[in-house]
Amino acid sequence: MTTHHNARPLRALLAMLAIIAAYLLAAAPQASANTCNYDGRSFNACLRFDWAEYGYYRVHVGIDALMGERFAQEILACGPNFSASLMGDDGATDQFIVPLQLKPGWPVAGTAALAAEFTSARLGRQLDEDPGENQDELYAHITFYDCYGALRSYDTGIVRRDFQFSGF
Ligand SMILES: [Ca+2]
Ligand SMILES: [Ca+2]
Repeated sequence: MTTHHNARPLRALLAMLAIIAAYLLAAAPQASANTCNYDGRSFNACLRFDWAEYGYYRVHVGIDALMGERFAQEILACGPNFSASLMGDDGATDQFIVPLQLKPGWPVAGTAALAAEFTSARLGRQLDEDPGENQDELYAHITFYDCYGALRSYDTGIVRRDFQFSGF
């Protein structure tokens, strides 16, 4: 039979694909996943840190406050004053780390949510909320006024990583 003759080239091909995959992963260390906090019905808030070289991280925050489009447009029209801050999670007394800037073009009234995105570029050592070589816990706190007298506030998921050393 000829099946044995095919085994070696196939194994070589798989080995080569594994090398290519490893190379692609190593070539794109900047990509990181969103850490989200979705309550299952009213909002989804996400935080991500992208490595941006020279000791800097680019912070990305997104909030989807779920609601109908008309309500979202009403809130937009009256000036919701979106704001976001990066916070350090320390249990009972969380600490303010840095403010975040609203990205141009946001907030937006979508068909199912009032959405906004924020960003900032920060040195790794500015994000080292538990100083030293240990795990830091960072999340973003987002607020806006719903124009009916209420200040709405949301927290993203918590990113757990040691930011003392820049990079991964
Ligand atoms: Ca902490
Ligand atoms: Ca630390």
